[in-house]
Amino acid sequence: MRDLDSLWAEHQSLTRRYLLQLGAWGAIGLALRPASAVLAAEASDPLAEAVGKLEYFTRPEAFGTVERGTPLPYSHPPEKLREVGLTRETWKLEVIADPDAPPKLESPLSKDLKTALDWDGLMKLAEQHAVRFPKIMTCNNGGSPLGMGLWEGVPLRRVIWLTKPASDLRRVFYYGYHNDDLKQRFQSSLPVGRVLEDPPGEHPVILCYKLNGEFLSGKRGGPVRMVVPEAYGFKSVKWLQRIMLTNAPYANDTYANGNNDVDSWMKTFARFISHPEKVTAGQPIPITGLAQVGISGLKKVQYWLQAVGQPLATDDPYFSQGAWKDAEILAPPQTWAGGLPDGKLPQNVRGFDSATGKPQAWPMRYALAHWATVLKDVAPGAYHLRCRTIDANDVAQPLPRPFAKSGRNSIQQVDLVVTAPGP
Ligand SMILES: Nc1nc2c(c(=O)[nH]1)N[C@H]1C(S)=C(S)[C@@H](COP(=O)(O)O)O[C@H]1N2
Ligand SMILES: [Mo]
Repeated sequence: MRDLDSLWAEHQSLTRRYLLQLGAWGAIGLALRPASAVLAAEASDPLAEAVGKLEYFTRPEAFGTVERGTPLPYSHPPEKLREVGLTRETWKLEVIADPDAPPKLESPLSKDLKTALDWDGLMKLAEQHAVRFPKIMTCNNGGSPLGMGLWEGVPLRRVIWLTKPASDLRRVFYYGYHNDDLKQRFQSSLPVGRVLEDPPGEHPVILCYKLNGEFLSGKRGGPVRMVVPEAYGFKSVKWLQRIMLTNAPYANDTYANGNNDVDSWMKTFARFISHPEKVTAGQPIPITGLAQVGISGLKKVQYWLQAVGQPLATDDPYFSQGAWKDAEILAPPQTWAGGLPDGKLPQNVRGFDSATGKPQAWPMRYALAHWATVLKDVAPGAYHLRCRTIDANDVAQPLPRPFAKSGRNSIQQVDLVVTAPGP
């Protein structure tokens, strides 16, 4: 019992630290429970306990954030927030023709014409057309996802059709509130075809007003942000106030600066969540992690324990010759966390069976999957531990698209030291 207790204590402190670092991935229920109670409850299975702490959806306030603005738009005092349309009561969305390459629009939604869409108008559309879907938010330049959300909104095409476009429409440019300072403007764009028609099996691009069942906070981009299901974060513009329909054939994304690939679908890749740095030989070593499931799905997560000093294959930049072993991709969770009431999903979530509430496919694309494994009988020594995904096309991370500016997906490496048991 003593050995298991100390194993548990060590594992718990390590897991706790990693989960706190990665606040998005598990944060409630971290209060330390007495080891004996845990051991009784979990049948001395530290992996079960580590897995039990994983949270599927991320509470809105625990998301990582990528934002610009001096001051940050949502930090204005309440009066100013009302004045600049960053409250639900005063928010307005313009959908107008690009003066430089105008399409034919019969009825633009414009502030000048007093036809801009307001919150009540959006909520009216929502009564008929609201959709909800899971989507992981990731910056293409970030090493790890920012958070996993259940997003709700009105398909963008509903609002585009309100303008009665007739012809000469090729792209949609869209803009966030930027303190009326052009230098602070954040913008992105999509081909109009993507907005009007969803590729088979994909979710619509939405004007999003809820995350995990709650209205979007200012920090998360409220009152309304764009959410583009298959794209990296920069397409999901926050504090959305203006859409320009254009006949221009090119992307005008802020992220086109900075060398980013603005046409990138999300990639499939794995990251560690909890992994001990130091263990005593003979103890099982529980490892947990996450995978972002990109456009090509997820077939496997694998790990490779490489003794330090063991030579690497030559001419193998993506470690394809490593002694990779399969980890376990975890089944859909019992409770979905993320601040959803009782961890339960609302009705009518796309990709979920409405009768059973179960996902129709697992893992889901553009979403999160957790994985776990236990390393056993690891000899004393120093190791590099790596993880990677194999996508549903049987392509191993970081291929087929290994270049960082279309989404960072290099193979993660951590260190593990296994010490000989003391005398
Ligand atoms: N208006 C505005 N929208 C924005 C940004 C921004 O700086 N301003 N950053 C974008 C980038 S680069 C990313 S990765 C995502 C991050 O979303 P999050 O902060 O809600 O996690 O927001 C996007 N939307
Ligand atoms: Mo980003």
